[in-house]
Order: sequence, then structure tokens, then C-alpha cells
Amino acid sequence: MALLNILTYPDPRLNKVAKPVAQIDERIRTLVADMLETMYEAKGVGLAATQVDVHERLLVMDVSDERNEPLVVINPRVVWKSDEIVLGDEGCLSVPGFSGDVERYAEIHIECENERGDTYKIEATELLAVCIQHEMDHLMGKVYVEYLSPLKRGRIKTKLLKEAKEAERDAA
Ligand code: GNR
Ligand code: NI
Repeated sequence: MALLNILTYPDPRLNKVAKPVAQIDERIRTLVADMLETMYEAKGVGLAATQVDVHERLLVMDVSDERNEPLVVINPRVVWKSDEIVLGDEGCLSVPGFSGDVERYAEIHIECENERGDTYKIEATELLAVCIQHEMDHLMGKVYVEYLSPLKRGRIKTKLLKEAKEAERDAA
């Protein structure tokens, strides 16, 4: 097992569009284990492969309080979404220290594969529904800050770029 580096906004690699996972093999199973370890260590409820600079359609989630219900989602397909929309405050491991309101479908059903290659369905509501949409956006190269006002997005971008420069300077 290994901890993976999480890319920080506005890293352009967060805007790459992921390709389908062609084969669910040992490489993918190792990536899944490492992504789960990275997500739990970072105390996130989800992590998309894009965030660890792997541009394949794969994400992990755990919205349980006990942090013992990992979900592995490979090649997700949306099969149904509600007409109802909800507004919620979202954070992102790639946008540390910020949050913002985003509109999402209240309920969404997806079909996908797990790390063994079995196809299954998730009927998601509440935080799980929000998280799935947030992670599927990552796979499309989209970070939630792109839904915020240009003013708020600009402030976030400036602050994170400044922090990245300071971290680079301190490392030197
Ligand atoms: O940990 C996370 N919390 C969260 C809260 C509200 C809406 C979405 C999320 S996902 C986020 C982890 C993350 O960045 N996943 O890509
Ligand atoms: Ni995120």
C-alpha cells in the first residue's frame, strides 16, 4: 500500500478527461487500494483517479460515519437522475481550505464495476449522491470551483497559487 500525491487546484492536470478503464487487473486493484488509503488518510469522503494524476474512469468513496464502507466505482454510467436539485456546501481535497455551494441532482443511479470486475448498481441520495456527481465531474476534468462566481474562483486560485509557491520556496 502507498499514499499517493493529491493534485491541487489550479493544476492543469485536474482538467484532463479520463478514459475508460480497459481492463480490471492487478494494476487497477493496486491503484484502488492506494486510492482508498490516500482518501482515508486525507479524511475525504471520495477520491477520483484524476486527483492522483491517473486519467482513467475510476473513483473511490466512503460516506459512512465509521469509515468502514469503501465503495469502488469503475467506469460509472448514469442510468437515472432525479428532477429535484439540491444546493449543498462542497469541499474538495484538491482545493484545501475552501468550500462553496453547488447545485446537484438530489438522487442519481449509476451502474459500474467493482475491483473484481462485477457490475453493480448504486442508488444514491444525500451525501453519496453529491459525492458521486463531484467525483464524476473530476473524471471529466471539472473541479467544483468552476461552478462558483468568477470572483470567488479567482480568490481561491490566487491563494492556492501563493501557498504552492511558498511551499516550493520552503522546500528549497
Ligand atoms: O471529502 C470530500 N468532501 C465533500 C464534501 C461535500 C461534497 C463533496 C465532497 S468530495 C470531497 C473529497 C474530494 O475532493 N473528492 O473529489
Ligand atoms: Ni474533489
